[in-house]
Amino acid sequence: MPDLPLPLVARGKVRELYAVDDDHLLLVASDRLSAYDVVLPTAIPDKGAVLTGLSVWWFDQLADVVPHHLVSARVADYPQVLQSHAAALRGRSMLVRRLAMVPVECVARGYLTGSGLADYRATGSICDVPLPDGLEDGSRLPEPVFTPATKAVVGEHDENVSFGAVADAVGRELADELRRVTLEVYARGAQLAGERGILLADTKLELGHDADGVLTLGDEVLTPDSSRFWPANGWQPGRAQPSFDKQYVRDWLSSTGWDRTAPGPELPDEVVDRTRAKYVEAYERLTGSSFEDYLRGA
Ligand code: Q0Z
Repeated sequence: MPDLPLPLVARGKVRELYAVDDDHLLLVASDRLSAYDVVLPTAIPDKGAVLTGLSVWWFDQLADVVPHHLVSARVADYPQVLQSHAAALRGRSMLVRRLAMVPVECVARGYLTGSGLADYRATGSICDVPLPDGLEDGSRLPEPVFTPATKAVVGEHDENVSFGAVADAVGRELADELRRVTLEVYARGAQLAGERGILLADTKLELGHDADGVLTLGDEVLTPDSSRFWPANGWQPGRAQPSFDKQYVRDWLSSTGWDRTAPGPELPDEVVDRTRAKYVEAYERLTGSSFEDYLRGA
């Protein structure tokens, strides 16, 4: 990853966050890919740029729903100290306003899978929202639900919590606003993706307050790393749904007998190439624009 002349604020599984000044951060997305919770040793070329390009595009699409933290994703707009790192940052980085993050993972689900399915099987509800009987892995929910979670320490999974627990933590007024914004972002994302043959099963947002106290969308938004995208034409409730972006990787990993412990095997070139093509396809289907054009402009 780029060794930048800036303080490292946070490191995620596949991204890094640097301090630029008192008011700004630089978010850098790597080409690393995680599968079954393990970061694989083989990178997917341009994955970080695809996810960044998608976030940049979605921030603009969602600007009438909620303001966002993006200042610029063009290296030419970044501070002077970063100009010599242009090649490492182009397409994969965002200069953002520093927010006071709300300590809630804001998740909306339109389909049942993952931790939502586990909670439903255990309790018939997710985050205290009761659901009808008879739902299966991949079922469409009667209506999208807000299923907040609290951020886990590194290596653990986020824990789903009730709306009441969010209200106790941040106040009823802000909890209402988080739910409203999250469901609107999901609705917009699901509508647009659906028109392009992609189901948006769920999505996770991070919101914060800007210097004026305005609730603002942070982090990445509606990317394959923060959301589950499924090919609409393969949707079939009652089994795990194929992932739009990672299915070649998962199928190949399964064929190797890998036990899902780190570090995981190196991916063959064909799996890398097909997976890269799926990420680029997601960018181009969702945005209607050429990924090469995005890279040229970044
Ligand atoms: C985002 C994260 C990453 C690890 C903090 N605009 C903002 N203001 C304040 N804080 C954040 C943001 Cl985006 C913020 N994260 C998530 C990103 C690596 C964790 F690249 N943490």
